[in-house]
Amino acid sequence: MKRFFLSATALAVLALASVASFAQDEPKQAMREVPFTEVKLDDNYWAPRIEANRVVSVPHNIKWCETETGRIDNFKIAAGLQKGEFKGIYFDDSDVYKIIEGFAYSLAAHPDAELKKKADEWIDYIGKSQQDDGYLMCYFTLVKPDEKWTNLASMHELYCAGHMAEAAVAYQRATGDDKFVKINRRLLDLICKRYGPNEGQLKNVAGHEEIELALVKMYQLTGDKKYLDEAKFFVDARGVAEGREKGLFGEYCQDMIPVREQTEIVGHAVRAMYLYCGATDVAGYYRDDALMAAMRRIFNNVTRNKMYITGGIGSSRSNEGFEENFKLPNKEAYCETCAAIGMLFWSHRMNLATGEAKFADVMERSAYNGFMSGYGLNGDSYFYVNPLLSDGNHHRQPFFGCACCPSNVIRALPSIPGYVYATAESDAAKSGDDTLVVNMYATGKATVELGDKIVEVEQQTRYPYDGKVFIKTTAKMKDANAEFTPFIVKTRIPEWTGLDRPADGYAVRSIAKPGATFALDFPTDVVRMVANPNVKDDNNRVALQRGPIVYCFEQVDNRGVRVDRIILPKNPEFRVETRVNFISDGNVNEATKGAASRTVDVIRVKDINGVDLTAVPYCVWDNRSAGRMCVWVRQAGLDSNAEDYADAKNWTDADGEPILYKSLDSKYLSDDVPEIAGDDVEFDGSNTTDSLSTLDYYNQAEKPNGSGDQNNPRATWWDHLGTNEWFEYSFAKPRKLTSCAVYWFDDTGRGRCRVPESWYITYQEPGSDEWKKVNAKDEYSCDRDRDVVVNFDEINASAIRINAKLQKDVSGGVLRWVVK
Ligand code: FUB
Ligand code: ZN
Repeated sequence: MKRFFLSATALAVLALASVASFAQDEPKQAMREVPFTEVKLDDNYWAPRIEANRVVSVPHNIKWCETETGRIDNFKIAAGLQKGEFKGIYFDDSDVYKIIEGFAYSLAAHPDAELKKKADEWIDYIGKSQQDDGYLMCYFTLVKPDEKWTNLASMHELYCAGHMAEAAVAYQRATGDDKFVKINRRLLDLICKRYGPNEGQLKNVAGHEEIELALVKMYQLTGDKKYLDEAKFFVDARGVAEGREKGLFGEYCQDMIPVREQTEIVGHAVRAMYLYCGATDVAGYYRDDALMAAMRRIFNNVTRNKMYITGGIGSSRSNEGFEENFKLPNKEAYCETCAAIGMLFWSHRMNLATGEAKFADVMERSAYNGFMSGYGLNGDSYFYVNPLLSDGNHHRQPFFGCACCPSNVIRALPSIPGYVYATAESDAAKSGDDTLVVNMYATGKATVELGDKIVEVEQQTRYPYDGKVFIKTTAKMKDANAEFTPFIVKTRIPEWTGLDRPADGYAVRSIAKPGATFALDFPTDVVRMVANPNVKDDNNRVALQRGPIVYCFEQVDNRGVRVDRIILPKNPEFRVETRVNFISDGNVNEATKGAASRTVDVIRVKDINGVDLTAVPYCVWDNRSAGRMCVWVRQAGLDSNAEDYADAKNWTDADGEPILYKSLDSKYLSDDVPEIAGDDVEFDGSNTTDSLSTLDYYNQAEKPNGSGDQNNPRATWWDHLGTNEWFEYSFAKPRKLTSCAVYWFDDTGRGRCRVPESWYITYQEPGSDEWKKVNAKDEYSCDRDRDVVVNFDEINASAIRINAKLQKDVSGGVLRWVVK
């Protein structure tokens, strides 16, 4: 009956929800989290990074908040403890909260009196800056006190409150002290009073989501349902125009239609991730199947259309977010570190909610690649933006004006152990959860409460660089007098293995004895991955992946070829080598010196011209000498526009679900591969610019910046002076050609290459050794600074050459050569 007294707006919101309005105490979840505090990793990948976070990143971030920027001063000034003006960006408070959250996770795993003192000092300033009504945000207190709550679309008051809540909850869980939670609850209570579905409450939502998931966390800590209802309100009210003071905020804020009706992921990537984390939580507590169905739809949309192979999301810089399906440029890829972290959070929630390994597959991809690429191995540098192709000008930074990413890493990294295990209840369970779920593989130990017993579980493995995993479980009944009851261990079969797997993606073992050991052995061959051909930027290209690790080529390892021009042969032979001291130059930070995170497996392979190449894990790039980097390299014989490749646009997995990336099927490699030959093309091992890869069969080269472009790779006949020379493409299958474009290299003023004196094109017909001249329709120009195009009568060629007569006493070469 009470509902009849609600406003029309509230009714609209409630109608949209169309689900049970009362939360259950426990969420509907197929699996339950095993908290990170119960899991101790001792592996070569995560443990050193978590340690670097603790010993380097924590003091580094403290320094940046206290002395390099005004983040802590802002609180002191707002508290009246110090004079001064607000400095920085209006939402800088949120970085301080995320860093305190990081402190708390660090303290929970590793008590540290000094760090606790620092957290207490900061919390003290925060508490003192709170206003009488509970309001707390330094920017408004100090700069625009009259404009509080007036611009939720842009001004992040709810975002900051949410980050404070996450930090406060973490702090109380780590220390048992509720002082920060008390501060935060005064602010949350103010928010709950202002905004809500009831008469007299405002129906506004946050421009930048975060408050939703944070309110759920506050409910989980305190048991106060008010917070859960408020989270539900914010999820329900998004995309509902009625009653909103300033109308909808639009796609950028996922605020265009109600969340339950959304199908495509749009807008700002971090906002989207935080929203869907909160919405997944709400769906669980309110048994809201429609909301959960929307989460699946949106998750499918992003992972099938808008996610990079690295797990990075949000391709566009302009909205820090999503573009249309399949638009995934590599060089311009934004892929904010925070967005990968958000995807980690959301996929973990989806995995727990559904019990399906496919969500943990995404979690794993994001964790090892898109997330960890954002964190420098020394612990004191970060990427905000994570492109998959770099011209050598993208580098890690100690901090940023907008420092959301460093502060996100500091809290997300120590919580990684919490992603390793989960528990679940089998159909046969008699006393709660009876199933230990292993989602991630890493050497270490954990203690897991499993219904009537406690299970100690231990893993030994070199994962992610090796697929062998030894698992030992030792179970004890809680009641020492009780008879031992069997339990189940479910191990995720990673999707990257390509192995057949059951519908939920887990292998199941029944453990009938208290002590048991077993081994898993996942194949970790190097795999060439290809993208759905709708992703134009990856056409004709492959990315190397081994296990869950995506690789890239960095210029520092590959002197003989410019890395973005690499062409792999049809049947490359890969060798894997372990580098124990990956950072061996002067970049080593003493504090993390010797950390085993510097041990990585690299891949060795030869390119199409026999040049030795080295690929390194994408997550560790730009930790050594600066230079170009490339994930997707060209694959000889792969033509994404070929007719027999068309079916790739409709790739599906074993369940008939569309997929974006899969391992290269050799049936797609055509024999129509040019063998690139040259007459005395010189390679200087240390000169990265002189390269046969500029002979651009694939017609994808960037336009050189003039004939003297020193940054473009070139193929030259150096040091032949004044001679007759040629370059040749030869084809395994004849090709019908009608034109040729040459961009001559000429370094007048710097070197001794010039445009040639004259030139002409010849070709061989199939089965003939004779070189015939083409019937040219255009002049054989020797112009500088342009593509010289020569059209000719159609030829059927098994090989084609450009033949040049060099000018007297000088050499020559090309910046690119394209035939069509
Ligand atoms: O607006 C707060 C944070 O700053 C966002 O999550 C990031 O994308 C950056 O814009
Ligand atoms: Zn960020």
